[in-house]
Formats: sequence, structure tokens, C-alpha cells
Amino acid sequence: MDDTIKHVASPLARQTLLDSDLTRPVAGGRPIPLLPWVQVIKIGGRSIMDRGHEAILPVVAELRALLPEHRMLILTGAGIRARHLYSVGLDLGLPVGSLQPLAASEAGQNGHILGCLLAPDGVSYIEHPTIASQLAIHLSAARAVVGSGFPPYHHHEFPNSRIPMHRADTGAFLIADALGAAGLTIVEDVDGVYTDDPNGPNGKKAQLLREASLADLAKLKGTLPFDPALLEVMANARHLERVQVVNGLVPGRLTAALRGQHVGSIIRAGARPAN
Ligand code: GWN
Ligand code: ATP
Repeated sequence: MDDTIKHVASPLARQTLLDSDLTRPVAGGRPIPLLPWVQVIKIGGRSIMDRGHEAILPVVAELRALLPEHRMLILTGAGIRARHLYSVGLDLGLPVGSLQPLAASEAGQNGHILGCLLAPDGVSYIEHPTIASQLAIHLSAARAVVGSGFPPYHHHEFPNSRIPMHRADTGAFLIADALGAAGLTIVEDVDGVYTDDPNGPNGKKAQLLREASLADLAKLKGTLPFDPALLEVMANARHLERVQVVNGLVPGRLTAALRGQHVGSIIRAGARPAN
């Protein structure tokens, strides 16, 4: 009898995937950028959307004016409704994996609102599965789309804390880096990242960091204006070398940031080849 067993030649076939010395020759190349022309913009849930028309309409006007210049994936954060949900859910003892999708749906609601306002310009809200597999065709048909910034971890959310650690800032970075996007701009209600919360008790002493590395931010003792998990995913970036945090309440800042100007805080990410 001939040997009918088929052998599939693979450099990884006989090796543990945990040994980076063995995987590096195969996995060490930089991945291809899928959509190198797309600009990803994260609009704050609490900092912009919760403020209603006074904050939202000028941002919508800027996004509208940017359409001829850029193709954009606009992602929204969750805001105050998610915070209320966390407090009710935690009081009831819900696990983090149940809170994650509930909070994510609030980010989606804010995206639906923004999508409605930009609908006359051909912009629609598109669903997570559509972002995952049909983003290119949608961005070929329209200059921009809106989506939820939350990553869909659902019940797979890491149980490192009772509050979901992967929120809209982290989700926006994960998708922007996975796509090899042209940039990520995080739109908030402050001029950038300060040495301490400018609206907190020590706010008067807080200084704006025009530029910061991940190591600089790790040294800060206070809070940050984005999910702490963002720092961890930025340290493992494959494409994005920087993120800019800008004040969306000041007209023109978002536009300037997308034109490559330094108008907020630039945080340098750790893009490096895969291993
Ligand atoms: O519902 O606003 O997508 O784009 O993380 O999952 O919790 O879902 O569990 O395509 O798949 O609420 O229903 O909801 O925000 O996430 O979407 O209207 O399965 O378009 O059905 O990955 O929008 O929603 O909340 O983003 O962030 O139906 Mo919503 Mo969100 Mo819609 Mo989406 Mo989650 Mo879907 Mo999903 Mo769920
Ligand atoms: P979400 O999208 O999750 O709803 P958001 O991105 O809209 O949230 P916040 O999470 O409220 O916004 O973050 C912005 C706020 O963070 C600012 O209004 C500011 O008061 C606060 N903040 C805390 N620490 C800092 C810091 N070091 N530098 C700047 N702002 C900070």
C-alpha cells in the first residue's frame, strides 16, 4: 500500500507558537496596510455627543467640509448613558462580559445619531460586521462612514476589572492599526493630554503635553482623557506611529489635525515589525 498521508509543508508545523525565536522568521514582517488612505476619527461620547447640538453641530459641519479632502471612518464613544449603565449593572452584580456589550450599544447609538446628521452628505452608520468585512466597498461608495468605536469583545471581555477595559478609544486604535490607516484623531473637550486632569482638583497646575511618548504617559500619576488600555495597544502597534488628541469644541482643530497640523497632543505609538 502506498502511503496516502498528505504532509502539508509549513515552517510553523513542528514548532510551538509561543517561542518567538522560532516564529520571528515567519511572522517578523510588517503586515500590509489594508486601507492606507482612510483617516479614523474618534468622537467622544461624554465630551462631545452628550453635550447635544451646541457641540455636535459644529463637529458635523467640520466633518462635512472634510469630505472632499479625506475618506473617513468616524467612530463614536459611549458617554454618560454607559456610565449610568455601569453603575446599575455593577450594583446588580453583572459580570464585565455582560456590561461590555451593553455599554457598546450606547456607543452605537451615538454613531446612529451622527450618521443621521451626515446622511444628506451620503454618510451612513454601518454595523460592526460591515466594518469587519465590507468597509472598502462602503468607502468606495461614500467618502465616509460612521460606526461604533467600541470593540465587540462582548462576553470575551478581559476580566481584569469590573468596568470593561476595552472601550471606544481602544477600539478606534485597534481598527485603525489593523487597517493600516493614514491616522487616528481622538476628539475630546480638552486641548489634549495634560499632566493631570485640567478639570480636576489639581487642574490649575496641569500642563498641556504637546507631545508625549508612551513612557511619558506611563509616568503620570493621575488620570488620562482616554481608556488606559489604549496605551497597551499603542505599545504593540503595527502601523500607527502616532495619535493626535484634539479639542472638538474649538472650531477648526479637527480640520487642522487632519491636514497634518499639530494642534493638540501628539502621542507617539510603538509601531514596529511583527514578531
Ligand atoms: O446595534 O447601536 O454591531 O454596529 O458590541 O454587538 O453589544 O450589534 O450584541 O451589527 O453586531 O447596539 O446587537 O450590539 O452598537 O455592537 O449593530 O444598531 O450583536 O447597527 O447587530 O458588534 O449597532 O451594535 O453594541 O455596534 O457597539 O444593529 Mo448597536 Mo454595537 Mo446596530 Mo452595532 Mo454590540 Mo450589530 Mo455589534 Mo450586538
Ligand atoms: P467616551 O467617548 O468614553 O464617552 P470621552 O472620550 O468623551 O469619553 P472622557 O472619558 O470624559 O471623554 O475624557 C475627557 C475628559 O478627561 C476631559 O474632559 C478631562 O476632564 C478628563 N481628563 C482626565 N485626565 C486628563 C488628562 N490627564 N488630560 C486631559 N484631560 C483629562
